[in-house]
Amino acid sequence: RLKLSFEKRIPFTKNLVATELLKIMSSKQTTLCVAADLTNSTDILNLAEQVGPHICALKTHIDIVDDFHENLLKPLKEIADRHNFILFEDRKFADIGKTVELQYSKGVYKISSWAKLVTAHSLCGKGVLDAIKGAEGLENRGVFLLAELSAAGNLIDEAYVKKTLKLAEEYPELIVGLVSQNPLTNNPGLLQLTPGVQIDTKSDNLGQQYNSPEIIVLEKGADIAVVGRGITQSNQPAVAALNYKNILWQAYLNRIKQ
Ligand code: UP6
Repeated sequence: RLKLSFEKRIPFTKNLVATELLKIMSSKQTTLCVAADLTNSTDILNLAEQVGPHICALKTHIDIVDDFHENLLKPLKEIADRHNFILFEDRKFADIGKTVELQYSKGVYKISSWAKLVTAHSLCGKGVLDAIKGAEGLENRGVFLLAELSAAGNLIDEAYVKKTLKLAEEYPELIVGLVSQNPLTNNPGLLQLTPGVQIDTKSDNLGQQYNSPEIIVLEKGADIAVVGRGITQSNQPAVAALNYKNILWQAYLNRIKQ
């Protein structure tokens, strides 16, 4: 997996969103996913517009938006279409299947109607994945399964990681990849999404732990890097995003030619 180009990995995936993502990454030459962790709709739209040319996906926590209204979704989708990136709701589903089914499609956010990608914890087992897979009329959807966390002192151990990998392999048509801090699989069909990425910052005051873009790509096996505050707290998010994009892409090129 680590030595293969993204283009060469396309035939190994059985998920349509993974294919789309790999194509976007190859054509835009970016492995950057920006975490749009802002609490105001206008700020999110402005950020999406500014970083849009440099990203493959925009990751949201839609439930932190103070002024959320479904009116946010139409312009957000329009920006995603225009700049060719994927909307990704980091919902981290973790409940019984029936509840996840409702959380995925109902309520204020109706996540399944706009987010092609979501995250889910493996903790609750197959029901979560069956619920997302079973959502009506939704072929073009994918899940990143959480195998590890960047949070200091988290309770995930080796056995949990192993069982998560097994679960991921059982749903090749649904699972786009794993959220992890380390290279856990050699399966070229699974993408590794790695959060906890920042240049020149090692941690925050609430247990977040950061690695540099080069380290996560060359040593930790990341295919896609999630960068939040490293970009959102910059005075010039577009400039910061382009910088992360370039460093990440160069590290990827170095990795595949090694
Ligand atoms: N995230 C992590 N670590 C994980 C999983 N997810 O940080 O193990 C998410 C957070 C946040 C983003 O929920 O949206 O990635 C990281 O943001 P930051 O770059 O501002 O720390």
